[in-house]
Amino acid sequence: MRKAVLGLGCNLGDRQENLNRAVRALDHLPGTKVLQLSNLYETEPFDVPDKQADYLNQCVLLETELSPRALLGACLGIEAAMGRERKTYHAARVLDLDLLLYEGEYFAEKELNLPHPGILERAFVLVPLADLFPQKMALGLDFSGVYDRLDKSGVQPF
Ligand code: PH2
Ligand code: MG
Ligand code: MG
Repeated sequence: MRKAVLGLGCNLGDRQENLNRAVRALDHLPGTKVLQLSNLYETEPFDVPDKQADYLNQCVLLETELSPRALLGACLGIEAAMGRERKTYHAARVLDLDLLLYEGEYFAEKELNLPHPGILERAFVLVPLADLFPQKMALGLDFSGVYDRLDKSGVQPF
């Protein structure tokens, strides 16, 4: 079993219920157990092409026997089952499940980069991540320096 961290986000529908459903679905994946949940945060849309509603974001720590690619595939399946549509870049969504970190895995491929390349730029990721890793060291990723300098004004406890 290895540990992995997912970033959850959504800004359509019943946002809290969508995230809760996603966590239950993750816990039901084969060989997978959800270990810890961050708090929920209401966040301003970041790097989006249109006017969008605020997001709810959360980070989840799990352990799994699934490979990184299998876990990514399972996440895409959960998104699709919840009605996720992919129309345009960074469009509003009912659920986004991003594989942020996977213990011991560091690689860059077309479909998957580990660690996720956006982590250190995104307050909506780092603030919930700090709930799971108060020392600011997440499965080998030290985010203490960027965390302190980060503008967190668009991220509020929900
Ligand atoms: N996800 C994005 C783009 N922008 N902004 C916020 N606040 N939260 C997100 O989850 C988010 C975003 C692309 O996946
Ligand atoms: Mg995303
Ligand atoms: Mg995504």
